[in-house]
Amino acid sequence: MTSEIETLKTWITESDNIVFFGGAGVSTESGIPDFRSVDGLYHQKFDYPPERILSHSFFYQNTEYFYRFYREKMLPLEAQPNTAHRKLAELERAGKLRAVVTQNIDGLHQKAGSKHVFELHGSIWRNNCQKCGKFYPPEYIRDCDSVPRCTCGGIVKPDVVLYEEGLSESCIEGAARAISDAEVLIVGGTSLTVYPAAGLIRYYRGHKLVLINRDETPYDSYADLVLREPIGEVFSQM
Ligand code: CNA
Repeated sequence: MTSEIETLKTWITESDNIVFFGGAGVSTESGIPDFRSVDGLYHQKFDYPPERILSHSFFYQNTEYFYRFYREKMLPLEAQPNTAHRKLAELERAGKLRAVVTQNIDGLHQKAGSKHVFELHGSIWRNNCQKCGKFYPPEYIRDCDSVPRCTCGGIVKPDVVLYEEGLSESCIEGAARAISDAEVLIVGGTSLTVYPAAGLIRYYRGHKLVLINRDETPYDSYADLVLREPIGEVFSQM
């Protein structure tokens, strides 16, 4: 066992005020590609760049194309939690982890049993009619051939934050509070390049900032402990 793993183990054992902040890299070991790794979505070829397809204006201008992409690439409904998701849920049950703050939209933290989750970018599991607000499960979107429509005729839209859209203020505030009160902040599986989400870790005031990420991030030099390893492997040793 490396000395970094030993240190992380000690910090986790000694604290009952841990917060986890994560991103797409937490779910790659569940078979869901991230955006920016070499095998991520941003390195695949589409008619438009994924940032454009996943934007608010594109959603309304090219709704049909948006849904073709969304159904194919953004709806991993069968994916299962991996060791990282399960371990985080276990730490919450043990009274050690106070919150998970995630940029992910896949709902895998909840599937693993986590209760206190701030979903900064929303969730594919919630979908609403843009006209009357009626709720629809993700299977409704998956099983539609074209643009999913409500019984009232309105377009059904996933509760996912698209580019050009704002984040929920209450979610941001709750996440910022949890991070600023945390004794240990574990950041993992995120390139820390998507704002305002990435800026939230600046609220941390402690001295146990852990970064677990395969690639280098802009925050590596601020961290007290950096582990460049697959996050599932790290958590399997905790
Ligand atoms: P990103 O920019 O794609 O970065 C992912 C980071 O994770 C990279 O730096 C990788 O090196 C790292 N990484 C990948 N796999 C592992 C692993 N097994 N262990 C450790 N590190 C790993 O993703 P971010 O989350 O930083 O960007 C935010 C976007 C991505 C958010 O808007 C998300 O909604 C969006 N996204 C979410 C999902 C999902 O819900 N599963 C999937 C793809 C993209």
